[in-house]
Amino acid sequence: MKRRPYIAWVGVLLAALALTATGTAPLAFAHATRVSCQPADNAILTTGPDQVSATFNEQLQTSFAAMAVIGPDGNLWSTGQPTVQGAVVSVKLRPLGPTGSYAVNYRVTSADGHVVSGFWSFRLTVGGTGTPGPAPAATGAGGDVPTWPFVALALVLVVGAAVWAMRRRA
Ligand SMILES: [Cu+2]
Repeated sequence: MKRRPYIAWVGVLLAALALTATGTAPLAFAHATRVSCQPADNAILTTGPDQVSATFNEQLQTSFAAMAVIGPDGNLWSTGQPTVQGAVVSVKLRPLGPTGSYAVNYRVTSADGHVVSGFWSFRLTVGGTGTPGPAPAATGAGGDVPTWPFVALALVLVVGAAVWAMRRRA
């Protein structure tokens, strides 16, 4: 008589797996893959750049792009919305602050509609005088352990919907 919750949870798991797969799919088929980035992956810098950018192997859709730079302090060091031009997505940087690893997280939509996300990082060896933006909510991720917040948000939404559905049945 209490079978249905199991079905709901199987649904949650499958949805979570699907979201995780699409959210982290650099094991791409035909969709866009990153071919270069600025600053380069693992670059060592003494001053922060004005912006960071990633170039893909094909045109990107201009909507729904996301790009954020998280510092070693866990704060947000990019500012404003990302810009998509052709195959390049970029976002402006504030003057940087503490030394350490800055992670660039991105999510873009391929021309074929597939979402591609990933990250790279660079290291600042001379501290700057900049001040960060607001800390990204509820990721708890430092610069060395970048987690892509959109996957987490999607999981929260899916689980929340399932819980809501199960409560309605009870
Ligand atoms: Cu694709």
